[in-house]
Amino acid sequence: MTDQTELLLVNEFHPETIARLDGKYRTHKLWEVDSKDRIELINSLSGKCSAAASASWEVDPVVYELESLQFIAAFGVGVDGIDFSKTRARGIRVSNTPDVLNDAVADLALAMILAGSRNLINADAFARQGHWLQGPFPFGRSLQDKTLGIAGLGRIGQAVAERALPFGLNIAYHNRRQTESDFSYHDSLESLARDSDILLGILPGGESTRGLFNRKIFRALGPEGLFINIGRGSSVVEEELAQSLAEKEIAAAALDVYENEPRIPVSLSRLDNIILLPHIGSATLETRRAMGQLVIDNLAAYFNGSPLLTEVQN
Ligand code: A2R
Repeated sequence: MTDQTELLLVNEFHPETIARLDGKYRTHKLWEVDSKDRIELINSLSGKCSAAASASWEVDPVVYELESLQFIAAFGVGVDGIDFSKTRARGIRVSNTPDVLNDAVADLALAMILAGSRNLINADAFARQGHWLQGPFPFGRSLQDKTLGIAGLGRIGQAVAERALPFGLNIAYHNRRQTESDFSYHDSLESLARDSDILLGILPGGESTRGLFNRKIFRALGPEGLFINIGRGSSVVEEELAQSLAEKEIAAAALDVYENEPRIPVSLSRLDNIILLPHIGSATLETRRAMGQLVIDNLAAYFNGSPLLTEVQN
């Protein structure tokens, strides 16, 4: 039976989870309301509704106009869509969905490392289009004894490292602080890039990582280097990446994330030495379901007055 607890749903982050929340609460779907009428919905919920659920990477700012808002259950691990200046000032608590997506994102990272090193997407086109009849496909690169530089050795970065070791890759990393791991630490991204054959970004979004992957870093990675980003698009200066790829300052790249998703700059999509994926890191049926479950469990904990399962400390 649906209880009368009110819940604001900000966007359609996962239809299956939305349907389950519809069955549990009295839900209000912000995305079904015209932008100009949203404030009316928000005002009508004032004093009655204290919780919202949203994709972690985008929260319509009108949500913060809800005076009684005390909790946002975010679907996703990267919480760059949340305005923490507002949540902090108002004491609004936030949860996200870490860990349950580590495996899926790390699996995709390995797929991108392999696809980039062996040029798999172009190889498929080459085979389909009959070019093989005119001669063999150009050689790829082996992984054994190469160095994978991980920018952001956190939960997901660690899962990537564990998968990369059996392929014979050496692991190096850069974080702002050295961790307890035995992998070789670089205190700057440029030094990591210089030491890497493959440079993989798995950094959060936000101001502290904006534009960190720029031309200086690509030049340090060098003409045989492969650059991969599965963190946030805002950490890459996309035009400088396009220039580095066009001028062969690096060999190839593979991206799953972009600064203005779902828009991808033409300067990147016209290049043939880059693999472009539509932000599918955590997009498996199982992982999205697990993320949805965590949103549901955090909401239940909030409404019961129990500790949140995965509260974001900010
Ligand atoms: O810097 P530290 O010591 O806090 O290490 C974190 C590192 N990191 C940075 N490294 C260099 N420069 C920065 N400005 C910087 N900011 C953060 O990134 C930490 O090792 C890593 C993030 O790891 P976790 O917090 O465990 O996040 P998780 O679950 O691995 O996800 C990473 C990102 C998400 O934020 C989404 O944007 C994307 O993957 O899905």
